Amino acid sequence: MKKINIGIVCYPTFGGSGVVATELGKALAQEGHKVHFITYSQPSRLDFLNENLFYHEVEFRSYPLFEYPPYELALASKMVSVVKNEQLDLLHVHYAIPHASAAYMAKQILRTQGIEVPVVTTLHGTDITLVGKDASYEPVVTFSINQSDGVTAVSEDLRKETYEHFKITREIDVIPNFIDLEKFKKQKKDHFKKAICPKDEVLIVHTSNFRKVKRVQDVVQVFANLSKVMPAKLLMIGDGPERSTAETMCRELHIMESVRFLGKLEAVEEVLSVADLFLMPSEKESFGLAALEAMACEVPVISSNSGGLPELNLQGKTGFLSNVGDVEDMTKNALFVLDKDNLPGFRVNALNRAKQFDISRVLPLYEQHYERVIQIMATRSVRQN
Ligand code: GMT
Repeated sequence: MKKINIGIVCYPTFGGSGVVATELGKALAQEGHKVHFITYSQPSRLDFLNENLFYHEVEFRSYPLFEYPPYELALASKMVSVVKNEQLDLLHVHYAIPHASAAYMAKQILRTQGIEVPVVTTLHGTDITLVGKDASYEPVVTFSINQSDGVTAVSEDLRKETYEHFKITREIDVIPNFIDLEKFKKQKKDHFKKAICPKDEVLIVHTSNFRKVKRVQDVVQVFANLSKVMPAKLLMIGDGPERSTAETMCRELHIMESVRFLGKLEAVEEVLSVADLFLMPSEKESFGLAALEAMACEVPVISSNSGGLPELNLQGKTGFLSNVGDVEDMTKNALFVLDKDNLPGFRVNALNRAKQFDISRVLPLYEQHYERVIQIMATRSVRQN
């Protein structure tokens, strides 16, 4: 594909959508495209120097009148200036709220100045399944999805949910999340494993933003059940509103000695390298990027069967899936996977499955999508002139 100038708008935090956007930008830059990140702070994984990567901070001033500073307006204004000054060929916004509507506004402003820029929106999950369909956002989400020049969803299930819950009048392409297998791979960390599991306990890991949707109480319950049967340790990575509930539950179940809450970590792959099992009992999960990261490090997954998880985690192969909240089934499955005769096979399958989501397979899908959108816009402009 011809090299282009792309603006990427995302949340710069540890959340999955920000991670996907940042890793995509980095990979595009390595392919020779120029990538301009437009966010309110430096994305946490933008830890990489490349002549094709640029970062534009959205500054938004507060004012005593504003109880809620209008971030969306500052973002739209920044998009206008970056598109103009950097001559962007395309804007790719990750997470519909408020990025897709801000992009729509930027596009309209640019049009009055004779500049046409196509907008691609990637739907990540909660922008549709939780927040987006709430009546306080729904009309704007529907409108801005329909007005985007290209729309992608990270799983078949998310695509289906979007059509079910919104009046969508356009095509949505599924482009799954991806993994960089160079970065996410099992590393030799024997000393680390020995330090956490001195008696050769099995090591269970959970990573999330500890929101309600992640059902961290199920993680604790499954672990409590497991540790009655075999010596085990649990590492909880991440932070968020439900962390203290999970900690209290660990104290009440008298398992705190076997559990460590590590908070937010940059190098998750180092912990995953010593893990035996990953737990993801989420109420909803459009894709489950954290589970893919675990699988890439040869860690099988016990998950719920919600959302897009069945598109990633294969029943009886890379792990098991249970109904949301069925901690007994999850425990039974976890014990099966952790059996020393079964674990090696699950590890191999997990890695093989992760290979199917390698960035080298998924990046061309985004490039083809961009190409198509740019082509359609160019054809439309020629017809109009
Ligand atoms: O999981 C979260 O709450 C974070 C959220 C986000 O947007 O940062 O994650 C969503 O996007 C990820 C990347 O596409 C997906 O892997 C997650 O499954 C999805 N989360 C949910 O659907 C709950």
